[in-house]
Amino acid sequence: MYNNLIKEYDGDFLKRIIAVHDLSGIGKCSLTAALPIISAAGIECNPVPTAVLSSHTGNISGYTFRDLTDDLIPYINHWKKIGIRPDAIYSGYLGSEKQVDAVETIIDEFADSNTHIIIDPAMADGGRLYSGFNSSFIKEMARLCKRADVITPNLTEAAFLTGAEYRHDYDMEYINSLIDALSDFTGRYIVLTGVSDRKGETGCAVSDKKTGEIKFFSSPECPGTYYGTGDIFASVLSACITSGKDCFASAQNALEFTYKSIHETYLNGTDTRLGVAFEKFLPEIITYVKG
Ligand code: PXL
Repeated sequence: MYNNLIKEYDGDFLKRIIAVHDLSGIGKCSLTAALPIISAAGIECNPVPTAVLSSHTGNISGYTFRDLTDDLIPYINHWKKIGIRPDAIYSGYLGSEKQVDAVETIIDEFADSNTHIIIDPAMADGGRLYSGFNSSFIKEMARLCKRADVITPNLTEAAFLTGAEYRHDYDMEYINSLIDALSDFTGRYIVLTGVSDRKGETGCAVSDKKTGEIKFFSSPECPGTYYGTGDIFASVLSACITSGKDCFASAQNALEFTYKSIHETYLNGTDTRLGVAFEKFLPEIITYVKG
């Protein structure tokens, strides 16, 4: 029975991403962003749900939380038996150190030299760790980042990973020193988010540690805090990289999509804790991966 399935998978014509994140019912982050975005890119997204929450944990009280850590290894062992072969492994918000270990197991079991490994060390923002995280979690996440080809920390996560001071009012010297320090925490690319080399704009800095090339991409900054946008950015980035685009072009696409979603939400004036209006722009994603 299993052998038949392996044979079927030999005929794969869609690319495949294993996405390891929680599923939050409200807030359009983690899997509720990764699944539609990766599917809209014409790539199959196989979710590994690390936990089920009624909403994300950012400024919303009273949420439920069902931890699925104990299910993760049996879950992926089944995939191993039926011969699943991903083109990329992409992880985001992880609820515990044990879940970080589970992502490492997924990499050990499913990755070969052609598999893209994209790690979003989602654990902090605005100078603070998300609730429930501590310094030993940072160490675990730092270890996981070293297994990645691409990491996507924001400014706060970059400071926590490298032990640098967090500076909201950054200058280029600080950004360059962070990028330098982050090169110990990635196999190749750093996509540092929430930064810009232009006043009044925000975006990302992309660095290829192999060539030393660094490029900035930015768009106008909308006032407010927009939840889930790190996950939306990293999901578009993962889809573009998996479809064969280079990391610089992928980051530019990811920023464009994220900016459009934020700007639409800003115009709508909805409560930003509910997430951004990315749905409106999903049909554009296929043009990124075909272009
Ligand atoms: O990556 C954002 C995120 C994802 N999942 C959960 C979260 C957050 C941010 O707060 O709480 C459960």
